[in-house]
Amino acid sequence: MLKAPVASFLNAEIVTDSAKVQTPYAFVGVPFGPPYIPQDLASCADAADAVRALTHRMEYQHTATHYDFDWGGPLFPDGVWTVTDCGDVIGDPRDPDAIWDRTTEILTPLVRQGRTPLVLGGLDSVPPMVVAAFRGYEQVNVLHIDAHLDFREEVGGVTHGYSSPIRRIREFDCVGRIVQVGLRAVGSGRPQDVADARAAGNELITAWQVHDQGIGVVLDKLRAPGRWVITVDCDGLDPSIAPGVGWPEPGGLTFPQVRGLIHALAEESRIAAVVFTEYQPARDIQHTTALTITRLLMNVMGLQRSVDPQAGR
Ligand SMILES: [Mn+2]
Repeated sequence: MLKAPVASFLNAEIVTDSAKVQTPYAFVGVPFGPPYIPQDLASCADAADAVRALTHRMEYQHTATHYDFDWGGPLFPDGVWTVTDCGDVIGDPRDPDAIWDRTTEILTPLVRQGRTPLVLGGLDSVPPMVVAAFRGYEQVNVLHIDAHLDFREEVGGVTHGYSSPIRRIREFDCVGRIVQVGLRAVGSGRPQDVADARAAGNELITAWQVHDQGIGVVLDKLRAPGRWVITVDCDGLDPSIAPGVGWPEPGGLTFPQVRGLIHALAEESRIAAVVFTEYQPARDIQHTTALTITRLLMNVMGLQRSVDPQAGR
């Protein structure tokens, strides 16, 4: 079900049975989400391995007990790793439904045992598989960072592709608030899709609102009760920190802005899961995107120490 990596994330212990994870955090690669054309599948398939490799390139396993100024302390203060690497969800990429079900099956025991999944997609069709792991267990909110709305009912008859993840997540009864941040430029969303998202209750915050008014405009929305699944399409980030994407657009969220959003939730132990999608290592420059993803995940783990699975219930 899960394929062990050659080199694990932060050199963490590898446990390919998600029910046996004992640490607060679990890194899981999901290389394949439903595509529109077969060529889509290759683009992000090695994203999780590229992030794993970056952690070794930076030798973070050797500095994990050193002081980190991003949150003011060591990542693993006692030298005890708080993260496990579960490997990658494998399966036949020509059968997206099977991968969909298998991914949710693998994540469900993590969620129910109070672990926080750190998921590395995959296309942006991956996030609903993650949120689905909370169905019937916990009511969660979703913070979606993306240049794009991703609220299409279908594209070319495909309803579970990477232009539809937020529409699918909106249909889950386990989801409360959806806040979409970083919207800019043009994508698959048409005027009616934007109207549909707003009518469904989604809060839409453009990248320009964040740049003009600061992240307070987002923090106001995050005060809603409950825990949050943070899902980041890497093109929501500015290309200067995340060039390794298929659809780069100028004006994305900066590292300080995203770090600020993560800190606001992590300080209150309100991060239920984190998902990064659409990272295309072949397009990356100097491993910059992998480094941004890694640093943001380290900020989550460094700041959110105690995970109370009952917090959002
Ligand atoms: Mn996008």
